[in-house]
Amino acid sequence: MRIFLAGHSGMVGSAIARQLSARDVDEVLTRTHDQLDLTNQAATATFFADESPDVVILAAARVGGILANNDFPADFIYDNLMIEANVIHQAFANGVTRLLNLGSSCIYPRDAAQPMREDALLTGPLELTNEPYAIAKIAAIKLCESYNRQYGVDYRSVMPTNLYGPGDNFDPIKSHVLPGLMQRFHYAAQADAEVVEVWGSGTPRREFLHVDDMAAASLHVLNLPKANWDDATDPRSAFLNVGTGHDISIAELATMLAEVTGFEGRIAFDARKPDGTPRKLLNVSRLAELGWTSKIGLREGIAQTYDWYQKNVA
Ligand code: GFB
Repeated sequence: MRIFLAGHSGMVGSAIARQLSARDVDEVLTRTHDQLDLTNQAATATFFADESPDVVILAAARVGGILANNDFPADFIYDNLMIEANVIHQAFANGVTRLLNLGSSCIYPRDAAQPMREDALLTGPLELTNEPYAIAKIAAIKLCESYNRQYGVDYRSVMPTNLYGPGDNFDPIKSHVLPGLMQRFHYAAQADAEVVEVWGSGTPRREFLHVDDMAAASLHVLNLPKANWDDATDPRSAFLNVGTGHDISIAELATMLAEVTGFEGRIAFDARKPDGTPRKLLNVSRLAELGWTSKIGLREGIAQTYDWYQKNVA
């Protein structure tokens, strides 16, 4: 079997690559961004025609934290729409019958009932700081569902909660909260600084999933028996939430990161920065019914990620 792993060098893609290499997969096809620009329709078509993969895992995306989403909305919607339209359509056009599309929990309405079930999709307005990215990720689910309905292929989607782990982006401005604060606390601890600034009020609640758990869940879902995708009355049928089922406040996360990095100063909150969605916790009961639950606890995962960060980034 030939699996095309799109986005193999990103945080999630590289975690999936590690797990595929430990399994008995015949061949994993990868291309760097320089070798293949997935926003380019002609280049993507040529790649699929030349390589004829059997299965596709779509882990390529433009991703970033709350400020990057807010500051570069055109990049987030354009790049993601192009990547997913090109990959999903060319997969279909070249005979790929099984595909796994990776999305994000920001697809759900800002004020969705918590924990969020799959059938909350498209029931209300989105969070404005990441609406363009969310619209692109909803479009990818609908591309998969539409090709399933019209052509009888088996294209599934998984919607992970906020991910973290080795290979994350630790950029102080563009990253997500966990790696961003890990780096800030690390340098503050090294410098014996008095204060670390945390964006927003500290009250928003988020759910964090280690990327190795995400990779395991992705392969679990890819290998599930074929579902009844024809049941258009159940919008949950073609995608599944992936999370831990537990959330914490940003203030609690900051305290945990201070402890792990050894920072002993004060934590201050910068109310000029956006909070984003007040709470984002996934209902993961459907995936649990299908045999998968997360394994890596948050404190353990943070400690392991900090170890990786110190060896590879700091
Ligand atoms: O991780 P984050 O950027 O993503 O921010 P979202 C989560 C919360 O942490 C927000 C606060 O309330 C931030 O204000 N925060 C505190 C920080 N300090 C920091 C910091 O130093 N850096 C960052 N980044 N946040 C993203 C979406 O939303 O979630 C994406 O914009 C994607 O589209 C991703 O869906 C998973 O959870 O708010």
